[in-house]
Amino acid sequence: MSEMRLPSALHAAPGSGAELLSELGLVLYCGAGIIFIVVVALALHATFAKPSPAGTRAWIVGGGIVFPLLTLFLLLNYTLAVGSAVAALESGTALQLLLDCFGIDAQKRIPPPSPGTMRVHVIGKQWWWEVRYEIVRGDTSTAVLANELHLPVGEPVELLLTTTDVIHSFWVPSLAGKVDMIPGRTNRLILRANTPGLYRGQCAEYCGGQHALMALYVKSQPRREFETWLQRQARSVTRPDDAFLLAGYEAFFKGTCPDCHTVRGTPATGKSGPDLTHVGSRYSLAAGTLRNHVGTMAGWIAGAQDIKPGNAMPDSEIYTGRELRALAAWLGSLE
Ligand code: HEC
Ligand SMILES: [Cu+2]
Repeated sequence: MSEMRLPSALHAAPGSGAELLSELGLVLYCGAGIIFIVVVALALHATFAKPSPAGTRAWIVGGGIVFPLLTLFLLLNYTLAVGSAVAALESGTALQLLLDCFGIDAQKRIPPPSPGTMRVHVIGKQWWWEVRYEIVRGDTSTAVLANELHLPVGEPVELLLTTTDVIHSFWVPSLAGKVDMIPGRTNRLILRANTPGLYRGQCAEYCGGQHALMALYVKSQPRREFETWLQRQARSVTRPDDAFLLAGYEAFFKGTCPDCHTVRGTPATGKSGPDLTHVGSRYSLAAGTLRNHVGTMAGWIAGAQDIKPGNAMPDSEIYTGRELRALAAWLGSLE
């Protein structure tokens, strides 16, 4: 996979909502710094300068009422404008917004994302992320994966965020602000990245013991690559021909794996764990806990509880070494 970007709100990706937020932060910090310096200067002046008959009233009305009212009004307008720009991912920068937000209603200028915008459902679970692409509007069952999102470069993608257990928070610091995932509610977030890259995200609301091991990856890639990827994710798999992989396939059904996992195209239709139809294509296993390769795959299957104690997948101790290797190889081949 391509180089990983620093997961930091201070390293916002160009064209992302995080960039607007970091510029907003910059403007507010600089503004606060300037006001602080002016206030300290006035305090020093009041302490050390000779008393003069300067208009006390003008200072009180001007500095105490007019100035704060005006500044707060402009800042409120500005933050609201940035807020709606983040919600719609209007192109432009937060600094531009600052220049033209003097009393203008920002809502009017910002078109909602077009009806053709790609939509992805992300469902927080203890402690992983279910990801469902809507290839056909309203259908969330064809491309299902976990702990990984792909975006076409430069295009906004609409995420619908919810949870089936406790509150989680979806946060990819260099792409967008945090959005909580709340039981019974669906929150919306638009993601966009103008450059290809790999971004790391993290659950940002404490959700139980393995909250820290609840990460995800977002990959932005050129449109064509993205489409190829998405079409692959939507495909189901067939029984392997190769004898070794077939042994792995059979090991999967010998264990309790199908109770919890779906592999589209096979009799495995379990729902409580991640969809494994294309697990071999993923960057990580168990929500960013392990990099994905045949060794970590086998290790995870045999010792999921050693690696991520308390997670909902039991250790599997029924396999011989050969079976375990075959099972890991078969899952790895599901790309
Ligand atoms: C009781 C339900 C359950 C059973 C049985 C189960 N799993 Fe899991 N599995 C899960 C859950 C839940 C996760 C997500 C754990 C996490 O990341 O916190 C998971 C994660 C995984 C992952 C990582 C997927 C990813 O994209 O990160 C693999 C691979 C996997 N299981 C394979 C297996 C295999 C092979 C078996 C059978 C030997 C099996 N599982 C049995 C529930 C189960
Ligand atoms: Cu969480």
